[in-house]
Amino acid sequence: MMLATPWLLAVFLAVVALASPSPAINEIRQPSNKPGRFLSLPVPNKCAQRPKEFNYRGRNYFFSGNLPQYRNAKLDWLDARNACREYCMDLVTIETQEENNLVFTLIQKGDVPYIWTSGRLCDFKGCENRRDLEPKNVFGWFWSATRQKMAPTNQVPASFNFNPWSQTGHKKVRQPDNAEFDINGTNESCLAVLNNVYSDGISWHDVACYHEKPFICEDSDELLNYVAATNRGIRL
Ligand SMILES: [Ca+2]
Ligand SMILES: [Ca+2]
Repeated sequence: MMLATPWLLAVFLAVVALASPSPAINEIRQPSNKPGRFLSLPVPNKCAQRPKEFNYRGRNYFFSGNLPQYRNAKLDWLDARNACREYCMDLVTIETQEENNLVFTLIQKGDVPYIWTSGRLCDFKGCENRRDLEPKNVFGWFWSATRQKMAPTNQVPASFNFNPWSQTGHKKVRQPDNAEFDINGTNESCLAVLNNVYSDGISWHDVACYHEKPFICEDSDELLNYVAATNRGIRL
């Protein structure tokens, strides 16, 4: 790269500083086409009083629609993550069929049209030149709350007996299909669970992250540990 003047160099370094990871708890910067959006830090008071709607394997969950302050709220994917993170939670990470059943039951009983999960396509800075993520639509998905890779999207995940990704969608092909890219050039980089939107029952879909949806939060071990370690005597 040619940098002509010290001024240009300063601009370049400022951009690099903005883009480079910051330490520990706030290291995970979400990609966004709106510059300057970051992940929120947990708020100890909110963590101590976080909503505990149900519990599975030691972690608490809540659905945004059951909270007065979010009853009719729909947020884009990053805002939804941040709403959870202030409570020491994050968007739900669906690791087992049992956990998937809890999510599906909540959606079914509440007649919820769709929810965000923490599922994310690794298609941002840091995901380049990763042969293990190719092709992206099969191997490029991970859970952002835990940073664990998902099972390849064309396979039945371990601990499932079916593939939770929908067999259909806007283009009448199995998900993920990145369908919105053909419409307006936006990638479908976030994982939502949709309730029969394509007459396909409750199932997983890749959706563009700017869409606004209600959400399910799940306890974040990382954020709870961080707040416990930095707030002596706090009860979480
Ligand atoms: Ca989970
Ligand atoms: Ca899709």
